[in-house]
Amino acid sequence: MFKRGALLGLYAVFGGLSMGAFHAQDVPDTLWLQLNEAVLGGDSMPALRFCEGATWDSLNYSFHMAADVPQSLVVHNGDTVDHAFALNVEGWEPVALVAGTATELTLPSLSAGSYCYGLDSERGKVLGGAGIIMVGNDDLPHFHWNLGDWEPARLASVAEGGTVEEGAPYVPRQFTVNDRTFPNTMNDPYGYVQIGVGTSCYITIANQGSMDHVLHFHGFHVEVLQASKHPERVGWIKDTVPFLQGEVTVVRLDAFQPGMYPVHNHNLIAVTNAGFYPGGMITHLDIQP
Ligand SMILES: [Cu+2]
Repeated sequence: MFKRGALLGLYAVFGGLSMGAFHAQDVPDTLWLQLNEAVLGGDSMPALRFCEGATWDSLNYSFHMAADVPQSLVVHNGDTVDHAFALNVEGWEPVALVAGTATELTLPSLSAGSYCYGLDSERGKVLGGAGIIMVGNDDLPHFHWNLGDWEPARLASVAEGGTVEEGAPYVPRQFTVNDRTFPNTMNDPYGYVQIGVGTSCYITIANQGSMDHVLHFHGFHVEVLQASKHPERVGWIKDTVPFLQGEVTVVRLDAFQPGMYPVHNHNLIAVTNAGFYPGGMITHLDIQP
C-alpha cells in the first residue's frame, strides 16, 4: 500500500510539472503581421509585429509546438508591402505573403529544439517581425528570451521605404527581451524565470536584433544544449553566453540556490533605456526557497 501511494504521489508531481509548465503560448491558427508604433523608454518607433489577433500588440508571438508533427498556420500580411515568411530550418523556402492577404502555410515536422521565424527582407528584419518556435523540450519549465535592438532613425527610414546603407553606423537606443525593456521584463510571464530551488528549467534565447549580443548570468552557470551558430559549444557550462545575429540557443538552468539573480547584457550600452541605466536587456532569475 505504501508503495502504491508513493508511486501515485510521484505521478501527481510529474503530472503537475508537465501540465502547464511550458512558459509559452500554443501554436496559433493565424498570425497577423502588423505595422504600427511601439513606445519604449520615451521613443515612439515603427515596428512590424506578428500578433495573435487582428488587434495590434507590440509583442511578437512566440509559441510551443509538438515535436515531429507538421502544423498548418495562416499568416495575414497587414503591411503595405509583400513579404515572405522565413524559418531558420534547413531546406525551408520562404513563403510569399502578399500585402493585405492571408496565406496558409505548413510548418514542417520539426525535431526537438528551438527555431525562429520571421521575414526574409531587410525591411522585415529591421522592423523586427520575428518570433520563436519552441519544439519539444517540455519535460521542464521552458522560458524564452527574444532579443531585439531598436534605432529609432533606422526604423523610421525603413518604415518609409528606405534601405540601410552598407556599413552605416548603428547606435540603438532601446534593447529588448521579448519586446520589453527592464524593468518591464520583470512582468513577463514567458521571460521572467521563477522556479523553485532544486528544480531546473530550459531557457531559449534568440537574437533577432541587428547586432551581436552577450548575456551574463549571475548566480549560476548554465549548460548549452543548442547553439545554432556555435555548435561546438553544446555541452559547455558557462555564465556568459554570446549570441550572433540570428542565433538560437537553448540552455538548461539547474537552480541549486535560492535568491534573485540578474541576467544582463554584458555590453553596458544594452542595459540602458535611451541612455539611462538601468534598463534594456536585464531580467532576473527568481529562485524560490
Ligand atoms: Cu554580470
